[in-house]
Amino acid sequence: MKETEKLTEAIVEMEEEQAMALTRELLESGTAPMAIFEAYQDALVAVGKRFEKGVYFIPELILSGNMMNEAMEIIKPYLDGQIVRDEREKIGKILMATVEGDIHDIGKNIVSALLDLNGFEVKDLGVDVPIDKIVSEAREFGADIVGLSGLLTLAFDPMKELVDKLEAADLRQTIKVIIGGGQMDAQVCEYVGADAFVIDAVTGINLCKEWVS
Ligand code: B12
Repeated sequence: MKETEKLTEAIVEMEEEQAMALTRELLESGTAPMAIFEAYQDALVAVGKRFEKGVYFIPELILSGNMMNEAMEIIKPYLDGQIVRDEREKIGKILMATVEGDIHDIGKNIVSALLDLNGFEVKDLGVDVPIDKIVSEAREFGADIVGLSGLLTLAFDPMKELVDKLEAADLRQTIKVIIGGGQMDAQVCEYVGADAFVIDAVTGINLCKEWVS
């Protein structure tokens, strides 16, 4: 079994201490931070499946989320060294939020941190953010892109509402909208009227860079 697979297994089995030890070991032995993120993401998908089957309950969702957050702190210093950031000039402004009704923020926080490291000016409004607030903040901030995160099926409607309201406010021509989260697909993207959907951070960041270049 590969070391990253051992990490995934430790997370899925709720072996927190072992998971953190393995995370440190992998980083120290030169494993790419993004490969470690992927191991966490695979684990959280598996935890979600056990939750759906009634094998795991809310405490396991919380613990797996905590493990991911803890790992983020361990991984961050290694990311800084990897990505070249131009401190002088920001390449674009992106407003991030988890839409109203949804409090999942692990993925959003990873994306916000990586966008910042890649030269974007990032304003993160947090979780459960009302749509009208996102629209007014987008205007005030002068956002080039609005990045919405949502992990619940319930998030689709608020996302659609945001796109409609940006249009009504005459902001849609100048602001791109990208949506992310495990439940996103082409159909949801079309329903919402977003410019793109992603289910991983790196694809999203590359797209955002293309849009502002
Ligand atoms: C951890 C977790 C929780 C934690 C969240 C902690 C936190 N601070 O975020 C807690 C315990 C709070 C929680 C609560 C609930 N959860 Co929950 N949760 C999860 C779990 C296990 C992992 C989510 C996660 O963090 N994944 C890891 C991150 C890194 O992945 P990600 O979010 O997809 O993000 C990546 C990409 O999608 C992308 N990305 C994400 N956002 C964005 C945005 C942009 C702009 C871009 C470019 C990219 C991008 O980049 C990220 C990095 O690659 C998922 C299972 C799953 N399969 O996802 C269930 C899951 C999302 N939860 C679920 C449910 C049902 C709930 C609850 C309703 C449970 C309940 N009965 O109370 C509540 C809802 C609370 C609410 N109102 O939001 C369901 C949703 C089902 C659905 N279709 O709606 C899931 C899918 C579990 C399942 N299989 O049933 N949950």
